[in-house]
Amino acid sequence: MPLKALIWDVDGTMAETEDVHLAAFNKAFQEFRLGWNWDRELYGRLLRVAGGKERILHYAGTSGDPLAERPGFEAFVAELHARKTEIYNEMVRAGNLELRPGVARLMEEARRAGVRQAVATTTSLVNVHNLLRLTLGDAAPRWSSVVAGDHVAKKKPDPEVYLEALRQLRLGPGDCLALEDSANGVKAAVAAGIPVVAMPGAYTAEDDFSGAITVIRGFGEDGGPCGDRPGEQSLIDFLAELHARAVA
Ligand code: XBP
Ligand code: MG
Repeated sequence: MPLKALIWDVDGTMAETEDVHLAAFNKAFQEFRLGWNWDRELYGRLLRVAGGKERILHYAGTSGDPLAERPGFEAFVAELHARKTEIYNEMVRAGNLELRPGVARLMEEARRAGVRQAVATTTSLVNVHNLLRLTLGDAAPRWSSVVAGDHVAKKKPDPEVYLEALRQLRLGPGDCLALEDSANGVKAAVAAGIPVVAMPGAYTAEDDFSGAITVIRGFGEDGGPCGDRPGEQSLIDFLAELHARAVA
């Protein structure tokens, strides 16, 4: 069964965005005078909860902040998260976030090889479009489907985002290959029946990637080291071979 589509995760996979998310969360907490400040160590733990709103609710609930008991707290968190998203995109526009090595090359190789490309992410849709516009501009692939946190009720590790991507792609799970940086993401793809390659990011190096067809360090730039891929093979051929073995 040939590889028909790559399904990309965004945060941690396409780019190391989580430190910018963390800064945006903390700036929003400051603006709302909450007295909260997440450091990297705490954020690394909080990232086990996918979804910014869910993450805030989890933190408030487990930190015993009396605010969490107030009526209308969920609506307040939605407002707080909306402001965090605005701040995040201001920071992305002002910053110099880059795609992880080899990501742009793989996107171009997939396009040339006629492999369709989709996005299945927990983050907010506006974050996806902004990141892609700023890092790729006109070179961004023509996405066959973009499914974001706004479109699903249940976030990763629930498979909903991947099942919606398959529905929009009109493809079976075995036609596709997912690219993920986190245990939550791998679990979501596996639960959807989609073969998944894990490429751990700055916050997920210690994650359990059981279920992934392989774990690679990333897509080395210009034929650089990329798992056990021989230097001369193209990234898309490397992944198509992994996919063929996984679905055989
Ligand atoms: C990672 C996430 C997101 C981001 C924050 O998404 O879990 O929640 O941490 O973005 P991905 P939001 O599936 O792309 O790895 O605040 O918009 O949720
Ligand atoms: Mg991710």
